Amino acid sequence: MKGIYSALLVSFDKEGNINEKGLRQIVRHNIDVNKVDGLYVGGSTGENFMLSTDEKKRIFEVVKDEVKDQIKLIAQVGSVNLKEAVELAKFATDLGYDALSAVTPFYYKFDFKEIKHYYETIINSVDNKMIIYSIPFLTGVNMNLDQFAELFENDKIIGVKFTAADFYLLERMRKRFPEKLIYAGFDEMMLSATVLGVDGAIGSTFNVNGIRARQIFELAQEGKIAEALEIQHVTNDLITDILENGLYQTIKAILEEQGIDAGFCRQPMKESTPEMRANAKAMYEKYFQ
Ligand code: HMN
Repeated sequence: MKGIYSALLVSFDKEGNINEKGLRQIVRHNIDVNKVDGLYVGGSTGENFMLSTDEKKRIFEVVKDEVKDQIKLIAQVGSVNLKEAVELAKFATDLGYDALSAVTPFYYKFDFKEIKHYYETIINSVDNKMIIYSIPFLTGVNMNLDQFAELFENDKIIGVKFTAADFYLLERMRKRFPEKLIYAGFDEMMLSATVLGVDGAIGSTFNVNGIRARQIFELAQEGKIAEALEIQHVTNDLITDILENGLYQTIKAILEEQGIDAGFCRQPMKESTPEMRANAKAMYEKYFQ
C-alpha cells in the first residue's frame, strides 16, 4: 500500500451530474500517464462531501470497473452521517477496494471518545483496513499523539493520511508508529515529509503532476535531497499558480488541455471563467510541454 496515490478528481457535467466517461478518462490518465501506485477515491478532491450516497457508490463502482486490479484503491467513506459511512464501507469492501479511509467526523465538536467510536464502528463492520484521514485545516479536528496511539491500538487501523503542516507531530508519529502507514497530504511539502519517513503521499495535484511527485519521493528516499528540491521548486511554482487560480477548477482545466473530459466542479463550487481557463492553458504549456 506504499507509494504515490492521486486523490481522484471527478468529472461533472454542467448540471452537476457525474460524467462517467470523463471520470474513466481521469482514471486512465492517472494509470497511463501519471503512473501512480493507486487512487484515493471519494476524498476532498473528489468533491465527495457535496454528493449523495448513491453518487458516492456509483463513483466507487465506475473507478473499480475501470481500474480492475491494475493499481491499488483506497475508498474514502467518512461522513458525519455514521450510518452512511458504514454503508459505504461495506459497499467499497464488497467491490474489492484495498483499504478504506475516513475523514475525522467534522462540523460538530465531537470529543475523542466519539471520534474513536466512529472509527471503530466503521472498521469493525467490515473485513478491511482503515486509514485515518486527518485534515485539521478543513475539519478543525486536531488529534494529539496519544489519541492517534489509542486509535492505532486497533490492528485494522493501519495508517493515517496526514494533511497538516505540523512536522513535529509527523516526526513524533513516525518514531512512535514505525509499523503504521503514513501518507503525506500536502503536495507542496512532500520533500520535507519524505525526509521524515512517510510511506507515501496522496494528493490532488498528482492528477496532473504525478511524475514529478514520484521523482521527489524517490530522490528524497535515495538521499538525493538537492535534486529532489529542484523538482519540488518547480512543483511548488505550479501549485502556487494552481491555488491562485482555483484548485480543482484549474487541475480539471489542465486535464482538458490534454484531451480529457474533466468537466465542471459541483456547485456550490464555482464554474471556471474564461480567464481561469486561459491561465490553466498557460500552466499546461509552461509545466507540461
Ligand atoms: C483528498 O482527500 O482529496 C486529498 O487527499 C486531499 C489532499 O491532501 C489535498 N488537499 C486538499 O485538496 C484540501 C492536497 O493534495 C492539496 O490539494 C494540495 O497539496 C494543494 O494544496
